Amino acid sequence: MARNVALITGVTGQDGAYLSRYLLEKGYEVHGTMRRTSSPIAWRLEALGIRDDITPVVMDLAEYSNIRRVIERVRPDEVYNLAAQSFVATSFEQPIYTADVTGLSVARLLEALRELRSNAKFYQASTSEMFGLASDTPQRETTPFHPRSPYGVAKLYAHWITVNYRESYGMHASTGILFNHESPLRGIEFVTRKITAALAEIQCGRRQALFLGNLDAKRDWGFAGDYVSGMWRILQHSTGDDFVLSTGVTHTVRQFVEWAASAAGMCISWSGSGIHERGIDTKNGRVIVEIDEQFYRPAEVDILLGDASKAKTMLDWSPKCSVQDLAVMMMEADLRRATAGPVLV
Ligand code: NAP
Ligand code: F7E
Repeated sequence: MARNVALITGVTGQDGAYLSRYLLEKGYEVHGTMRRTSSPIAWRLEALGIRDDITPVVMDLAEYSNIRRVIERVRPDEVYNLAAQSFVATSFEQPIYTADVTGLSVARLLEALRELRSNAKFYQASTSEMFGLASDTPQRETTPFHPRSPYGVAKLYAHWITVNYRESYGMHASTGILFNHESPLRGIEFVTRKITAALAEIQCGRRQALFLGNLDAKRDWGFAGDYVSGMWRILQHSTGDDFVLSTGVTHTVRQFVEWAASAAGMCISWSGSGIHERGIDTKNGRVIVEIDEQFYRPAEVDILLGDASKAKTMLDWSPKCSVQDLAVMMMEADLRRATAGPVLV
């Protein structure tokens, strides 16, 4: 029997790596898109030992002709659109680029699929950032959107154009509205990985302190490895639909620092407030966490907390890893990396 063919855009990213491994284990033929770069970028696929098991495809979301040719050549049964400019802070610096790559490119993909492969199932990586200044807590599929960043606004366009192609053309086009999910393969600019990488370097004597922004922001953090099974389940559902994937618990950045520090053998006590807040390692009295205003955002999403009961009921999906276990997993991975050399990947 012919193998199912999956096309994953953004295969070099965190979710692309975990989803590739998940689909390979299910027997899929996996084609993964990468941008042309001047240096190697497949470190996550190498870390999972699957670099040679996927078929690499050079594709940039900005280029419609490129997308068309890839769809024509790969002839996918399922398309997982994970590629995006995904860092919220950068979207304030590059709002137009983010609108194009994270937002408009989804119309490029859908239009190419509609013309060339309209029976393929399509997954769009929507995000809890679309809820932004949410009017309801917890947030579910019916919660009104109020994005607070150019990234959130771009993702909202991408979300609605996916819904629109489903409603207009009957395509099996779905969205997963995913809350924050992290892992040892998370990009170093995101706060959880920034925390574990910096604490590991402090423990190894390579760095004095970790500089952060808003410690009071609350996020619903899960493990990326749990979330990729939700993406697959969304595409196995009989019709296209929209699903929230989340853990249903929320914690502050400050709390995540405490868990990670504890897993690194440190014990944090906090003093001061606002930009004068400091985290002190009570074991040696050293200041290891400081605030740097450059990491505050022009507009913040203060709290995200998801309700994934629709996915639980309709897809039998629920996350397994707690945020505390996630912090330990990430901290241990970075301590291992730090003993081998600087934690720069
Ligand atoms: P990530 O690690 O930042 O990966 C993003 C991927 O997109 C990378 O492979 C990147 O390639 C690729 N990409 C960026 N610009 C591109 C372009 N112009 N053309 C082609 N590819 C491009 O993100 P992630 O954490 O895996 O997230 C996957 C998706 O889910 C993203 O769409 C993100 O916005 C969304 N999402 C993430 C979360 C989360 O908490 N992780 C939550 C909700 C939604 P390079 O390696 O070359 O940079
Ligand atoms: O920030 C605060 C920051 O950059 C989390 C992306 O995957 O999830 C992610 O977006 C919180 C924010 O993730 C620092 O202000 C404090 O409140 O890890 P983050 P994010 O912005 O929530 C959503 C769901 C996505 O879709 C995105 O693609 O932490 N924070 N101090 C900091 N954040 C960073 N990065 N660095 C700091 O120093």
